[in-house]
Amino acid sequence: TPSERSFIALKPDAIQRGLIADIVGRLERKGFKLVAMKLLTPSKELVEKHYEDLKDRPFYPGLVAYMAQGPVLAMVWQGPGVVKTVRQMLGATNPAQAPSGSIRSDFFLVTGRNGIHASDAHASAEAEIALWFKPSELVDWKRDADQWILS
Ligand code: DAT
Ligand code: MG
Repeated sequence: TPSERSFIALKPDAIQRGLIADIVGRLERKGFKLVAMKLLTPSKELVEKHYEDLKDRPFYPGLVAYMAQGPVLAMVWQGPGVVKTVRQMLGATNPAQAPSGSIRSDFFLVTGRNGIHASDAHASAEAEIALWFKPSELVDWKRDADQWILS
């Protein structure tokens, strides 16, 4: 649906390395619509909840520490097929296995510093949006270019 949304976050390594414009620019140029964006240092509790599914994995403590260092650029993007298409734009979790031309392939080297998160399904997207944003932080705006991007 055109109003499908995904939660996308640039991780602390992407911010520290000055990659915000390069990565956000790809999402913007693709045609997806930005509906929320904030830079924050997430609490350990927030990161733990975000990655709750992985809590029994050996890398979980390191993952939580990396993310909670911040800053993280948390975003919500909207558009038809946004969840699946952005996952394709990211490439595999391990940048060494991501197809060339994908974000993780082009900017990152290893799984533990793979720079960007994107929701993997519609249900997780809605849960993650609710975890990271208050409803009032989502901006309802009309984009004039939609007539040239959507039909
Ligand atoms: P993705 O971020 O592609 O959705 P995931 O949900 O399986 O991947 O894991 C979340 C993050 O956890 C991932 O982006 C990086 C980290 N991670 C996953 N597997 C890992 C591993 N084997 N070693 C270290 N970090 C890992
Ligand atoms: Mg995941």
